[in-house]
Amino acid sequence: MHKQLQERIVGALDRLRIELPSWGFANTGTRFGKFVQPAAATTTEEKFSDAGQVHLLTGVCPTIALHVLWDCPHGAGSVAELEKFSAKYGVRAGSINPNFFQDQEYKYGSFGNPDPAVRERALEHFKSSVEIAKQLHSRDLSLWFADGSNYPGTANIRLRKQHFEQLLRVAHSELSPGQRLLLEYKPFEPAFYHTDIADWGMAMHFARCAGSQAKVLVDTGHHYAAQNIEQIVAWLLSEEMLGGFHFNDRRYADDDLTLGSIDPYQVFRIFHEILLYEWQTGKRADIAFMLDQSHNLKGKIEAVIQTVKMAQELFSKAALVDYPSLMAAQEGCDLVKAESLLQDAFATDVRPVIEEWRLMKGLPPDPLDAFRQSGYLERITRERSSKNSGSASSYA
Ligand code: RM4
Ligand code: MN
Ligand code: MN
Repeated sequence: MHKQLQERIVGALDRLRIELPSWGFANTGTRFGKFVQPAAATTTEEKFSDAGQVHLLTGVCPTIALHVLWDCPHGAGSVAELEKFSAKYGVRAGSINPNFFQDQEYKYGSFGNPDPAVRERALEHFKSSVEIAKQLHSRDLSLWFADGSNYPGTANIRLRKQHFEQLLRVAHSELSPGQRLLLEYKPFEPAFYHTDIADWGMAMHFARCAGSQAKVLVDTGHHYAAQNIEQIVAWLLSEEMLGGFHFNDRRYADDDLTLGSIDPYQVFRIFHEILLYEWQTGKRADIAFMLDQSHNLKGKIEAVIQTVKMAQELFSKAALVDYPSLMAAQEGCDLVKAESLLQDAFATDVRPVIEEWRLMKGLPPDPLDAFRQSGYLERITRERSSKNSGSASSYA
């Protein structure tokens, strides 16, 4: 490979950081059942430990996203313990995810609930989540709302929208200057008739209502099957409203499969839009690259390492696109040439350069192989299996 292309890959790898979800290491399943894995993490400390292993072997995952309900059972009172885990396992707390969907009170929604007392409760939960984030020096609060309704006529869609606008404004005023509020959207599930934040346009509208520190979070699984996600990404970049990603892959709905397992070209196209924006504008897109996957059948740590490798490969491939030639081909409406420039980059085998980069950084050339050799999985299987076999599994 040309030296210049190698340098582009190195540049891409040097800047790509991927945040791991604490819940990606826990026992998960579907609404039909959960399969308990003997090595799954059942405590927050175990989640930090597993994330620490991934970071140790890949070198690119310094942060772990936390779910307040599952990982911060004592609210801000959990901070001291979380800081201990960070120091012990070498990963910092990343985005803080308030939980507006699990408590019984949220049966009819949180920020959109017709009952002002429930809305107030949700707001209080947000405030305590901001406090946790401040104490942990976390920048981003990631908000996903299950709010919606299952049957026509049962919810006042406009009124609920107004509740959201009002509460998000108050929520935003709680942020400190450096913090961000990331708003996630999802077309359906658990609500099956209407969802209060169903798509990127609604999320962007709410983010703008909330204030200048609010941005949109794109969960790649949260789209209808035929939707052009890279176009959404391009628009959000153009509007300076793209705050982050929850990466995962899907075949049907919000399947939470590992990134690139079904359609790696789509992830490549998303990365391409980001890198093209940066090349054209000379600006660095301030985006949090986070995973949100559910490893129901695969070994959890292996699945995460596999995902990180995939992300690095696809990001590196996207960095190989020849932009000046692409611009010229687009200008000249040379369709085949323009398309081929993307296809050529996508077809390039970037793995040897990535291995060299890892060696240069003192990392194992193949983190998955290194994990299998490490004995870590055998150790945690011994330590955790009795607890797991006895556990009535919960989502996190
Ligand atoms: C939702 C959404 C959120 C995630 C929860 C667990 O579908 O993707 O980001 O926190 O699941
Ligand atoms: Mn998500
Ligand atoms: Mn999801």
